[in-house]
Parts: sequence; C-alpha cells; structure tokens
Amino acid sequence: MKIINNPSKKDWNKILERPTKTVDDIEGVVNEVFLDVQKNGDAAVNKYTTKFDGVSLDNTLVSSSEIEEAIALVSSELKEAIQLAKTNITNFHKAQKTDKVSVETANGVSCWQEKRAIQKVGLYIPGGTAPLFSTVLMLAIPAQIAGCKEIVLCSPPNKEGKINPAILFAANLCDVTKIIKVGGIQAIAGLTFGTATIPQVYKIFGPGNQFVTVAKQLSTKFGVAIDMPAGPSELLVVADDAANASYVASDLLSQAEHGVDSQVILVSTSEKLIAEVSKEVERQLDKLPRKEIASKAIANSKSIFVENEKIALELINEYGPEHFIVCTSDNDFYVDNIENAGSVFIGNYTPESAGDYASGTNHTLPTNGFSKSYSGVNLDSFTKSITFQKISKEGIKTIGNAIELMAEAEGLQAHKNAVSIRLKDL
Ligand code: HSO
Ligand code: ZN
Repeated sequence: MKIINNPSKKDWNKILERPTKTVDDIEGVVNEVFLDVQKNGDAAVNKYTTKFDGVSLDNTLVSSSEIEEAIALVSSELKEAIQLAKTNITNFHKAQKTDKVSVETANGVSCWQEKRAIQKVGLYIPGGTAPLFSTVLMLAIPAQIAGCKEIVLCSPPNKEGKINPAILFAANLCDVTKIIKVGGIQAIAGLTFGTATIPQVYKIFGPGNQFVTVAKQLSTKFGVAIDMPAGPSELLVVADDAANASYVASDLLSQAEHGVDSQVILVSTSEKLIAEVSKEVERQLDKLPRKEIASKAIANSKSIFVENEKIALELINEYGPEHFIVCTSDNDFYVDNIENAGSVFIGNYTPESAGDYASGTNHTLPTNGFSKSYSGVNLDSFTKSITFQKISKEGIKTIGNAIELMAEAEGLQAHKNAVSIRLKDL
C-alpha cells in the first residue's frame, strides 16, 4: 500500500480518486441489446446469452427439479449458516417497518402517509469468480418483508447452463417468485421490457459489472427505478494504536479480494500502526487464494497519515466510503460525527465480513461517493410512500380561502373554482 504522509487539503481529491472507468464504448453495446430485446424478446435474450455466456438454453426459467437438485448439493453446515444469516437479516429489516404518519394539519383537514410495497421487483445476482449468494438474502428478504408480490431473480448461467447451487438454495429459501437463467445487459433489458419468460418489473436491484451498471442506468430511461448506481467495492478503515494491526490488515484484504478495482484505504494518526498494517497486509496477502486479485487492488490502495482526528474525520466525510471501519481510542468521535458512509463497523471485533454476511445489516451499499446522497438498500427501498387526505366541510371552510387566493395568484381559475363551487354550498 502506498503511504501518504500528512497530505495537504488541496490534494485530497486527487488522493481519494476512485479507479476511473470508461463508459463510452459500453453504452453502444447496451443500447444495441436493449433495442433488440425490446423488439425481439426472448429470441434476442437467448442470442446474447449464447454470445456473452457461451451457452444456449431452450428454457431459461429455473424448474423445481433444478431447485431440488441444488438443495441437495449444498452442505447442511452451509444451509445452517445461511439460515442464521437469514434470521438476523430478517430481524433487522422487519424492525425497519414504520407506522403510518397521520396529522390533522388544520381543523377538519386530515393528512396521512402510508407505505406500500413495490409490486414487482427484479433482483440481479452476478455470476463470475465468486457467486455471491449472500446478495440473494440481502435483496430477497427485505423484498418479502415489504410485501413485494413478484420477486424475479436473474443470474447468468455457467457454461453448463446452470446457476450456482447456493444461489438457488438461498433464492428458494427466501421464496423468490421466479428464477431466470439470464445475466448481463440482456437480463436488465428483459426486466425492463418484459419478455415471454422474463416479467417486466418496476425496480431493479443488485450489483453487477460495468455492463450491468450501465444497463441499469439505461433502464431508468424506460421508467424502471434502480436501487443505486453501483461501483467497485470500497472500504475505509480509520485506526490508531487501539487497533489490532493484523485485524485491520485482514479487513483491508477482505475487501481487496472482491476485484482488482476494489479500493481500500487506511487513515491513521499513528505512523506505527500504518507500518504494522503494511507488514501484515503483505504477510496475509501471500497466503490468499485470490492473491492475484487482492494484490492488484492493494497496489492501488493507500495508507494516509494525518495529524489528528479532526482532519481524519473531514477527509473521511469528503471521501464518503461504502464501508467504514472505526477502530480507535475514541470511536464515539467518529461514530457521532460521520456524515457520509454506507455502513459503519465499530471496534476490534466488528469485521466488515460480519455485515457482508450475517450480522443483519444490508450489504448492498452506495459506492463511488454516493454515500453522500444515497442510502444502502433497506426495507424502504422496496416500498414507496403514498399520501392520503380527507377534508371535512369544516376543513374546506378553514383552508378554502387560502387555496382560492393562491390559485388566483397563479392564474389558475379552474383550480380556484374547484374550491369556490364547494364553499358556495356551505
Ligand atoms: N462486500 C460486498 C458484499 C459481499 N461480500 C458479498 C462478500 N459477499 C458489498 O460491498
Ligand atoms: Zn465483501
């Protein structure tokens, strides 16, 4: 890891820059696939599955026998672990339910707000080198709790035309409505327009590569909502001599192993800790099966020494990390004052992996500085609020004149009339 000593504020932006990516050439392919799927449905989807995933499938809908087969392939230990995670994620997300908000704003004027589930949602689960079945839990559990009626899961098939058994097990455990073997741009296009096999949905969730990310963004042009703009995983750790250097190194590596473009940053007021963590990272890295990926991410990563906690906090808020681990002699200072972060992990015994899998919080979080304006996925991501109002005769008398005056001042006579016609009768 590159060590940066006491950087001046004007250099922060440069130092904290995310790994850049070029989107231009991707947009062309994404547009082409979208047009084709919109016009030709399943035929186009299947064509791109053959082209991009190297497999031709007659039927992309996962059958109950395929699910049975997958269930048999998952070890009972792993099933129990997944069940434990499901319980914790369920508990935490169920608690996020809120009561309806009801206010009599003026005499006879009742206003209230209630949440309703988004009826149809699409969950995208990437394939790739690490099949993230934990993401199935993070998306399908809150979708169920919210009451979404149709939960469609898309995940790319491997060369044998199959989806990883743990993904199928988790999807089945969480009562996903339909599982479809389709990935990449064609999956997002299918969820956007609907095909004979893929139902059209109102909101698409889940991580993916750059193609999937650009496709999700394009789907919004066709009226589909998305969870958030996704980017490579990130972790920022703030630690001082109160932290265990080998734990800190293990956390940094846990995130670095996601991908070569993952970004991990250590911020510290202790030069001693920075030196120890660097050594530990090298030592632990050497033994990792995904060493090649993690070492590339580590090569782009930084340890930043700062003079005091105040500067550290300012720098962290400027960066807005997806994951933020706090392990210092004054954790409360950071916890109380952090403004931009997706999820915060506190103390020596709270690794990021806990939130990735089993503590109960959601691991679908804003990256790329979007924690400044976006929340991570939570129960509300699967609902929308509807406002209601009921006005009595008394109520319209109370606010009617104000409405008439305002409508007139905006030059909207018909608006005014809608009130006047009623007031006349009272
Ligand atoms: N850290 C990832 C989630 C994940 N990690 C899934 C392991 N499995 C989200 O940033
Ligand atoms: Zn992770």
